[in-house]
Formats: sequence, structure tokens, C-alpha cells
Amino acid sequence: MTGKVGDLRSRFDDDGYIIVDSEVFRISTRDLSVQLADFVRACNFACIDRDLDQRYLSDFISEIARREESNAITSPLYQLLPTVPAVYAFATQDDLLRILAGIGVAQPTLGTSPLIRIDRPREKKYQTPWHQDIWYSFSSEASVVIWMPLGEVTAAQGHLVVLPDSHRNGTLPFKVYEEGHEPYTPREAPDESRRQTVPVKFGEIIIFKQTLLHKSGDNLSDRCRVSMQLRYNEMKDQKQPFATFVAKYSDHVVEQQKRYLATND
Ligand SMILES: O=C(O)CCC(=O)C(=O)O
Repeated sequence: MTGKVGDLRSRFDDDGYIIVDSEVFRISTRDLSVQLADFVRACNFACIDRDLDQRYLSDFISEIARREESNAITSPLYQLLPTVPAVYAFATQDDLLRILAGIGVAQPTLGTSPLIRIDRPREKKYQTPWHQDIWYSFSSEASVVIWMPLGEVTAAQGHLVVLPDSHRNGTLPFKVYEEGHEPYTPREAPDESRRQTVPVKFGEIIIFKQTLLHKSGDNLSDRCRVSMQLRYNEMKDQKQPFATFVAKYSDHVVEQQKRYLATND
């Protein structure tokens, strides 16, 4: 982390985001990236080649994606990775919670389950258009998103794109987004000439307000762009307790239950 906590807070309030070096945390994003790759390797999944010895998750996944067909391995990995305990150890470490407290998130809860995005080369379908995360939490405006690369993310892989000052006007009106996977987009199209790409180095995290408009960069490279998103709601001084997501059973479980009932009736 660079600068004092007070500086951090004023930069966060001014810009709507801050970039923090995780190398000073007990668990850095580099540590997490190694732990996740090691975890998957140690599972010995029959579908993953044994010769893949890449240290960092993004390199490991890029190689898996290069060898697979029809996303057969990266799709289930996308579902598996957020359930690995190391993710929760990262998300709940004191070094991180202290920073959250310093920027006004005093009583954080998880706003969604952690997500580990795997943006495959030149894949547009899952790109996120302009949005504010508060549309998906309807929570306190003090709520935040933490985005972090789990390997190098180069300009060709697509840096995160933000609209400066957009966090100053609260929750913006939104409408249904017809063109892609994500459900909503701003009613008024943001002025693209004001967009700013935010390079976040491997080892750093960006924390941004849920009112900051942002969107995905294009992955024009031949490698996967692997990143993790953590969302924290500020629960202090809310009128009543609430959550912004519920867990549901995965396709794997529903499929197995159907199979069980079909053969054990
Ligand atoms: O990583 C990306 O491309 C976009 C992530 C994003 O928009 C979000 O997590 O809210």
C-alpha cells in the first residue's frame, strides 16, 4: 500500500477507485494465483494433462484453454475456482479488511460469491458492458468491488475501463442490455471520449466504488485474461439485515439428482 490511510480515503473519494499493492498482505494475489494453480493440479482431474506445470493460475489456464475444445475444461474450472478455500482466506484477511475499514466499509459482507473471470482470447460473449455494480446490490453507496489480475494483464488482454467522476452521481438509471450476456446497461450512453483504461499490475488490486461506471477491456491477445472480483457491501447503519445473493445448486448437482431419480424410481 502506498501512502497513509487518510490519503487513501481521500484519493478513493476523489477518483472513485484506488490501486493497492497486495505484496504487503499476508496473502498476496501472486500467492493466491499459485495456490489456486496448485490446488487444481493436486486434484488430479483426469481431463487435465499432467505436464502442465505453470506456476501462476493465468498461465496454467491459458495453456488448458489452448489445448481444450468447446471450453470443456475452462467452463467447469470457472465454476470450481471460487469454491476453493484459499479464495476465502484471501478475501477475509485482516490486511484487506483494514483497508476496507479505512475507505469507509466498516461492516463488510460479501455482496456476491467471489468470481474468477476467465476471459478467453477474443471472446466477446461474456464481456461486461458499461455498468455500476450497485445495480446488482442496491446496497449502501459505500459498497465496493475489488478486481485483481491473477496473472499479468497486458493492454492486449484488455485493461479495465472506467468513466472518471461517474461515481459522483449516485445510482444512474439503467435499462435492459440486449446485445450480450449481462442484463443491464446505462440508459444514457457514457461519453466514450472520457473513458480511461486502468492498468492494474499483477500483484496489485483495484478497489472501486459500486457507483463507478466501468466495463471490460477487449481480450485481443492469444492468452486468457484471468481475474478475481470480490464485492463487499457495507452493512453499517442499514435499516435491516439483508443479503444481495443466494447460493443455488450447480448444473452438476441438478444433473446428478435428475440422473439419480431416473434410475432409482
Ligand atoms: O473484468 C472485467 O472485464 C469486468 C469486471 C466487472 O465489470 C465487474 O466485476 O464488475
